[in-house]
Parts: sequence; C-alpha cells; structure tokens
Amino acid sequence: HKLYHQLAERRQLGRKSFAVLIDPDKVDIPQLDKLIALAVNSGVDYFFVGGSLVITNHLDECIQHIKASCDIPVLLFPGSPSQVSRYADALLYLSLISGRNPELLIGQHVLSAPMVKKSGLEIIPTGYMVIDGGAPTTVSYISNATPIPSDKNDIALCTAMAGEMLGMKLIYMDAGSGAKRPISETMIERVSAHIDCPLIIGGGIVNPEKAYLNCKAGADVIVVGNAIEKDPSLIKEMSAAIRQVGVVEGR
Ligand code: 1GP
Repeated sequence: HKLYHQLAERRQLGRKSFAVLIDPDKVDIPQLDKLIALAVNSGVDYFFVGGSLVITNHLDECIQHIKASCDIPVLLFPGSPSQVSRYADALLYLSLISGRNPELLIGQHVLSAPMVKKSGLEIIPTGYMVIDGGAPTTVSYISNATPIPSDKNDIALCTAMAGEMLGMKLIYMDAGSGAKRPISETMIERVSAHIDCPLIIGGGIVNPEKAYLNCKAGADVIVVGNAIEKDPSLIKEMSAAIRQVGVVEGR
C-alpha cells in the first residue's frame, strides 16, 4: 500500500500533490515524451492515466513508456473495467458514490474482480463523486447518473462522509474533464474539513490560481488534464502554484 500511505501521510503533513492526467487516446509517443520531460522538471507528483473512453489500444504501451522514462508513479484512473494495466503502480478502484447507477457502484467491480486481483496492482478504494460542471461532460453522460449539483455542498459532504465510513481510502471529486465550471472552493472546504482521507480534486481547472485556491481550501491532490493537453507549458506554473501551499502555510 505504498502510494496510498504516501498520500495519507502527505495529507497529515498538509503537503499538496499535483497529478497530470494522461488520456492514452489523446497522446502519441513524441507528445508523451514532451509531457514527461516537463513533468520531471516541474516536480509533478503523479501521473493519472485513463479516460472515459479508451478507443485506442495502447494503454499498456503508454504506461510502459512512462515507466521506462521516469520515476513518477502512475495511477490508473479507469473509465471502464477494461482499463487495467499491470505496468502501472496502483489502481484507483472507483465506485461512483455520487450516482445511483448500481453498475458503477458495484456491478462492474464484480465482473472485473478476478482480473483486477490478478493484476497484482496496489488497489486504492476510491469514492468517486461527480459534481455538476456547468454542462454535460463525458463522465456525466457515460455514467448515466446525475451529478451532485454544484451548489449542494451538504450533499457533497454527506456523500464523502458516507464513502469514508464505508471504507473508501480516497475521495475524488470531479467536475468532469473539460468542465466549464470547476468545483467551488466552498464545496472543497466543506468536504475537506469533515473527512480524514486524502481529497482529490479535478475537472475544469485551467489556471494556476484555481489550483492554488483549491489547495488552500483543503484539496490534497489537484488533477489537470485538458488544460495541459492544450498547453503543456502550464505544467510548470501549475506545479509551482500547488507547491506554494506547503507545510508552512498549512491547509
Ligand atoms: C477529469 O479530473 C479530471 O476526470 C481532469 O479534468 O481534463 O478538465 O483537467 P480536466
């Protein structure tokens, strides 16, 4: 449970992490090399790899390439049970606790359990919460589940609390990739203050200021995908902003 322990310890210390999301459908090897170089130079903490749809078939290849090029841990962030690769370091074992679609709460887990177990990956049970991001995102459509309204902080809070008490080791609140409206700091603050486990925040974060404010509000890990696909040089500024919120300032 190496990565989970690292994340839990960082939360205790108030140390923030930056995760770059890589969708294997959207990058070729030269682009990946560029991202890896920028990530290494900027001190990126994690790569999350996955997507709502993985159309191409190079998940393994993509992860093997990252692992051969650098020491940044790779966590699978699967959009479907087929997105398991034994080359990763860990799997965010997502249960969509914000929705009421039993398939994504437990059904797909049952079907893929033998395969997941056999992978030998570090499995991190993750309460996955989709928050309304202002317009339908791929995740809100594909999941066939209603996202939590963006201003319903108490629903988010109670969902996260229930997830943690059910044994989830991480809570991941996501406005969806490319969300028009990222999750509010008020919601992050409210949830973070009432849970003990690490809180991951992603979806529609496009500038370093928002990454910084999210961390100040209590996010432990900031995930950015789209904005970096558009402008990879953002990695450096985002990373610097997140690192500013450190041990000294506290959460
Ligand atoms: C999506 O949280 C991630 O699941 C990241 O979202 O692509 O909008 O950065 P973006």
